[in-house]
Amino acid sequence: MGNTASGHLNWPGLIEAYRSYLPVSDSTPVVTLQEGNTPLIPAPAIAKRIGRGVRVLVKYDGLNPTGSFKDRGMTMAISKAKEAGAKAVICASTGNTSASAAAYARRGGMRAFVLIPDGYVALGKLAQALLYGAEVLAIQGNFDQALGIVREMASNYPVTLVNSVNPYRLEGQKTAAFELVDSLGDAPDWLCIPVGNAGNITAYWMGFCQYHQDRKCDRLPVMMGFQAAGASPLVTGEVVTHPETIATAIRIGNPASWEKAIAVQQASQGKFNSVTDAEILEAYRLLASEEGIFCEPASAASVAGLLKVKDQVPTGATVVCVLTGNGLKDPDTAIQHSNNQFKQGIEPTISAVATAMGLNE
Ligand code: AN7
Repeated sequence: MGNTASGHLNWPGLIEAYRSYLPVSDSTPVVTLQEGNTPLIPAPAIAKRIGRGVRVLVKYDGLNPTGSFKDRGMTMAISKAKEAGAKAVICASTGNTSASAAAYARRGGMRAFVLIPDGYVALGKLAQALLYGAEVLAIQGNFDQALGIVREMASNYPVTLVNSVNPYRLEGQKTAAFELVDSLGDAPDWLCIPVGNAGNITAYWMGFCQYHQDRKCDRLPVMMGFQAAGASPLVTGEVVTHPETIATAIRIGNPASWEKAIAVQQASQGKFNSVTDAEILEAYRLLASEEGIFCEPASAASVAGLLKVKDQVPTGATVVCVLTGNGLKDPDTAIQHSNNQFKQGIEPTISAVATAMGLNE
């Protein structure tokens, strides 16, 4: 880590910061954008809604270089692909993986092919993938179908798969758990996390368990996974053939890490729950308008879920909600689902503006 007073001013990226916990060697060409070291922010307005001395913090992973937690996994996956001599990578994506794969692959001098579900990727993510220089292929199908295709492609063509079925992705993503323990001095009592393909919940658990074995923390958290009601296979126990939710990032009906996620839930004595789109949007607005934290809808599922099961939180517990992506990723949803404070077409006069402000009544 940096040699400054805070130890953070020269943050070198998560591979350097956690090198001894990661499968890299001196000959691994590290492709980094200084990802990781994201803020853990207290959320008093959410804590107040729970009461009973419960402390709530959010891990704002939307502040990673491409705006989502995917960068943690991608710095590892791309560095290892480069080490192996790959010239091209491929992924299926609901958006964030495509943006992150594109940025890291291009920085590493590789081509990036991304398959996305046509019409279901938030605007900011598509903009990123295109500008970073990915070759974007929109298919007339959903994420699960796209993942099936890229898995086949990667076994038949010289392209490296960088979805979370690539084990290096989870290795990188587990560092978020390390950061939580490094900040809090122990693991939280509860970790609330949105779940799509279930890679991230698996990675966090790996991180907590490794730190626990290393005696860096005394306890392990209860892992609470939240899915959107229209895409909640881990809650219902059945594949969802036509997943639907406003939280397009987690519009996934057949999670790749299904068995691993069930194992995490059981080992941590946690639970999978679903939240409706209305509940997601309410938490999304609450985070922004009362905490000043703008995340994307899928990320708000962790807070929506916490509020839904708030009566189950132990008194005095420390709860961390993972905010996986930045709100700027999805400007359309923000504009459509704000609180109607947007008044347009106002005459450019002081009195018209005062009237619009409600000051002339
Ligand atoms: C903001 O980008 O699957 O349970 O292709 O973008 O590890 O899948 C994104 C997933 C949560 C779910 N929050 O994480 C993709 C993709 C945000 C996300 C998830 C995603 P996993």
